[in-house]
Amino acid sequence: KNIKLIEVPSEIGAGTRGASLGIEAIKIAALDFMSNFFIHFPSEKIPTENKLLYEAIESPYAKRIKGIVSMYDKVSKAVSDSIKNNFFPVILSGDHSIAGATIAGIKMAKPKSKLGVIWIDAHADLHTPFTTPSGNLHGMSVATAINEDNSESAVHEPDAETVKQWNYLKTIGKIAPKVLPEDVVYISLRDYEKEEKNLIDKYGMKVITTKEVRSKGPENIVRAVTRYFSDCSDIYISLDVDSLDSSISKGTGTPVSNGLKEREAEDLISKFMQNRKVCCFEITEVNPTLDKENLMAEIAFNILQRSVNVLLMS
Ligand code: DIR
Ligand code: MN
Ligand code: MN
Ligand code: MN
Repeated sequence: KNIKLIEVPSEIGAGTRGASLGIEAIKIAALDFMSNFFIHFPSEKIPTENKLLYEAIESPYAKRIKGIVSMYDKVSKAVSDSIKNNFFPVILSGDHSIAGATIAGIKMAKPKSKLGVIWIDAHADLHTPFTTPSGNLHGMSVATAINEDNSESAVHEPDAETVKQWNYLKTIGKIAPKVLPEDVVYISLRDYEKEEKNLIDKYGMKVITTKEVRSKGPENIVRAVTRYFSDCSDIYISLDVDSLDSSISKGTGTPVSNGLKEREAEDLISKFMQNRKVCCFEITEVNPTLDKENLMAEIAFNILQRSVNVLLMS
């Protein structure tokens, strides 16, 4: 496979500052490991809207959504173009809102595909401007992909401009939904709000806990997910590094206990990469400003390198 790196140092979707430095931290980890990984692949760096961090927040239930709209436009186009040019895009991003744009890009390049999504994350990212506890768009990316408002569980009434921009995110590329809720598989999900749980139950979304990964082993999990996605034509894997246990994930904005070990995440993802349906991979939410000795970025780099090596061999 021809790998292309797409770097998106955007952090306006997160509630904690510093994720925009995650990509550089991963590159520093590579250098510290004396690896020249990053000179091997073509890469494209997407300009961000991080200047919005200096401005007042206009939409409390969807913070800086104006900037997120612009990121969705740019990232979906970059991902779509790279797939159309026969590349396998590897997205390195600041915060996890970018994954909604990545999914949009995959569907723009492959409108007829039935897309399966493997969401490795402590969080469900199923909030909407109607339910969000924080207003942070990185907690809403899956909802944009499945075209969900969750009005049944609404607790806020966002203004008309916010709703308009939200509708744009859900329907970008004029394809909605881009993924069916049943075609999302959560791995290591363990920190969610009741509004998100309502959706997971309502749609019967598949959740694989850390405990299941540990008791069944990565190999059996990969086999089960592959079978689960047998009617899907393409698979996207999104790794939010807060899926890793909080003891080793201090370098991310929202660490949560009872997460994966480094080896478990690495084994899972590198085994998933052997599946030819996998067409895109993303690593997100590394925040070196919160870390000690760049550990989170080192773990992210190890996972990245091993996964890409598998892709290069297939
Ligand atoms: C929470 C936290 N569910 C929110 N979400 C995070 O603010 O929407 N997602 N940290 O990665
Ligand atoms: Mn996330
Ligand atoms: Mn998360
Ligand atoms: Mn199905």
